[in-house]
Amino acid sequence: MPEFRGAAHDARVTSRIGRWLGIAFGLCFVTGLLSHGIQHPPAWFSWPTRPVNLFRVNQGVHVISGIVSIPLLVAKLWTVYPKLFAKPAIRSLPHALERVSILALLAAAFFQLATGLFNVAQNYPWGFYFVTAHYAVAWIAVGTLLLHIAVKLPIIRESLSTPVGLQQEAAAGLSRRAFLRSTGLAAGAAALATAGATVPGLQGVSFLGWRSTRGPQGLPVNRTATAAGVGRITDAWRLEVTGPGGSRRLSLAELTALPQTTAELPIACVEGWSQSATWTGVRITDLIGSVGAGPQAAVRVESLEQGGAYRVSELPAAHARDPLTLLALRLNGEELDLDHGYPCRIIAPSRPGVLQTKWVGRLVVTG
Ligand code: HEM
Ligand SMILES: Nc1nc2c(c(=O)[nH]1)N[C@H]1C(S)=C(S)[C@@H](COP(=O)(O)O)O[C@H]1N2
Ligand SMILES: [Mo]
Repeated sequence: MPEFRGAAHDARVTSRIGRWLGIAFGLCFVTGLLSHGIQHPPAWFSWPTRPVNLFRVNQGVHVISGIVSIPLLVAKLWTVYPKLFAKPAIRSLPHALERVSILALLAAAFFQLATGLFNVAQNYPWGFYFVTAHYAVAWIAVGTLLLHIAVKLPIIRESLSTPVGLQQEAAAGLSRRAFLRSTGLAAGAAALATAGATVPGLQGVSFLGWRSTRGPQGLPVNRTATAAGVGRITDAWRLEVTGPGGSRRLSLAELTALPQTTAELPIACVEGWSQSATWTGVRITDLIGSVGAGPQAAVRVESLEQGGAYRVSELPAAHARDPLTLLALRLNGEELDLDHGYPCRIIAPSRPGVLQTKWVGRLVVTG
């Protein structure tokens, strides 16, 4: 039987780190559920259009709390790993079930943090499978986490009410505090390493802020026109708008001649970066109003892109009628770059980047 004498292998340390980990994991779960709900809304779900940065904050909290959970999880496991070798390995049926739930929690926690990190670092490495798997495993992680906390609650209560260092064991108390301080520092460093991708002003300090500075017109691009198979747009291009009152076809010159709205709005990519820009374009509510849509109308947006998971998006009624939901023609005072969606793209307040459809060809009023 190996001996584990490290001062940090102590329930007082475990519970304190566990508390931080629980907060970070909980924030990550709630913001992840919201993000999933916005992208795949069940009938009862609705997401507000204001404040314009609401989704951006949700996304930022999700990514930062997920990254912060990584050092916290490693530190937490360091404090408890001797317990995994405790003998006898199985004492009873309930004990065996609890061991299995710990295994499931470990696997689920690692899976979530690893796939999340890869998704922030790379670009859609798993396509839609990632979304489905990350969402499903989130429930396993949280279910087994709640069970774990319930099982350990007596130890958590007791150890949180006991000081980290007792007088008769001064040296061990010191190294326990040092372990907690280093864990806190590592968690803070992890937050700073990634926050710049989404928090304005932190770009300079965040080496994990991969995408925040690249792209034409000062804004990152997730999928270029070439990657999406969108070729040169000719003068023959028309936007088709279809509603209960009929169909219209508008040229770029005709769209430009309509009343324009300018707004500062963010692109908040679920893959971890966000950035504000100044957009100018035609209100969607004006466009669909001209084909007979009322305030309860939702809109299906179709891109010129032929394949691709992000070819089509839906604007729910609250977003379709919002005066800041635009069919953008200009970005930061210039005509849109082809990579940002020329001739026109959707830009709406408080939405995930993935729903800000580029290279729009058709708007169809639904419902
Ligand atoms: C999020 C992922 C988490 C994972 C993967 C995890 C994993 C583990 C593992 C493997 C053990 C050893 C279990 C054993 O052999 O009995 C353990 C123990 C423990 N965990 Fe967690 N845990 C997590 C979150 C939490 C949270 C949020 C708390 C809340 C404070 C917590 C509190 C504890 C406590 C008090 C113990 C027992 C420590 C002892 O007996 O000395 N854990 N955890
Ligand atoms: N048609 C289409 N629109 C799209 C995409 C796409 O792949 N195809 N990517 C989306 C994603 S994931 C993001 S984050 C934003 C990024 O906009 P930008 O490239 O102009 O910064 O565009 C969105 N619009
Ligand atoms: Mo995105």
